[in-house]
Amino acid sequence: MTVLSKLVEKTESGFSPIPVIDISDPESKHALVKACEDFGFFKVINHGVSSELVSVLEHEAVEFFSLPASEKTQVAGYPFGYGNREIGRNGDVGWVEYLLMNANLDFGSHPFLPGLLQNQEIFRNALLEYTTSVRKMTCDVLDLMTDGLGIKPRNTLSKLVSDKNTDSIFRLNHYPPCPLINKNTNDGNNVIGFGEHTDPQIISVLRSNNTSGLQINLADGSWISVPSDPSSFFFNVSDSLQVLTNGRFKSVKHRVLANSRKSRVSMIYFAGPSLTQRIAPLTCLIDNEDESLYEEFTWSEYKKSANNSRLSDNRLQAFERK
Ligand code: GA4
Repeated sequence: MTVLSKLVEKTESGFSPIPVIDISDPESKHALVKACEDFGFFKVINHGVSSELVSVLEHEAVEFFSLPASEKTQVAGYPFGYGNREIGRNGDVGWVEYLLMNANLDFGSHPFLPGLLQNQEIFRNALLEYTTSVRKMTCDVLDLMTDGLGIKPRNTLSKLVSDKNTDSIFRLNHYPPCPLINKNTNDGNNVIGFGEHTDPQIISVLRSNNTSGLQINLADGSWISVPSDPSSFFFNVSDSLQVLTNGRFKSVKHRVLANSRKSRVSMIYFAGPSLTQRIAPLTCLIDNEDESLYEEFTWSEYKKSANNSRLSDNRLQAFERK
């Protein structure tokens, strides 16, 4: 690490404006609501997810990504499976390889892990335990959110992502060190690992190793780096939650920049509703339907339209009321 980049990291972590929410404290509900309004992004501490479980899953992910390309491509597939460089199917690319998996509760009827990975028992169990534990934490966060918004019952949001039929996704991303970036000067450090986008679901929960790269877009249009913190979870408000709150919470645009020296490994749980769930502003947050900023849609309709879009598209625009 050069002296310069050391300084930058220290400065970034010392002055990061990213809200930190202690979910073991019921009073953090107010800070949580404010974070969703101002940033659409926050860091969660005292979350109750076992660090050992996280380490096991990270280890399994690192092992998988270090396999020869010929083995990884055996589990390539769409929408679930291994992918390299290509993101989605509409021409987006990034300096990233990944494994996308179904994280639905009824995964018994769908293969949770693609093809050959079904037989990797440690990997499979770690995935199952991790997604179960992260789903529980996500529900705790959503319950705190409804408390902060003054909505009753308090499971109004969490039930959307814990129904038997929820449509959730789990993603492991690996950003290898990028040789296109000059190691000493960090020149060319704008190589895109994962291009700017918002997530279509309700809320997304990210954990990464100790390599930075994630950036979020602020209300004034500027980008700020998120200092990595492997012991915490980062939450971002996604498109469907922006609609449910009638635009009060912001679905945050985010991206990942490639790194010249270190590998970045992240694991993201995208909590989505069931396919038939109708998405419209919660009636308790608006006085009458005319106030809704969006045309009502089902998650299945939105998902279909998202899958046909480019990464950086404003996917909600098509559903805004004229
Ligand atoms: C962004 C959030 C999740 O990673 C994802 C992505 C999906 C994909 O990788 O296939 C999409 C992207 C994401 C939104 C627009 C479309 C679909 C890539 C893309 C260009 C799995 C998701 O649900 O939407």
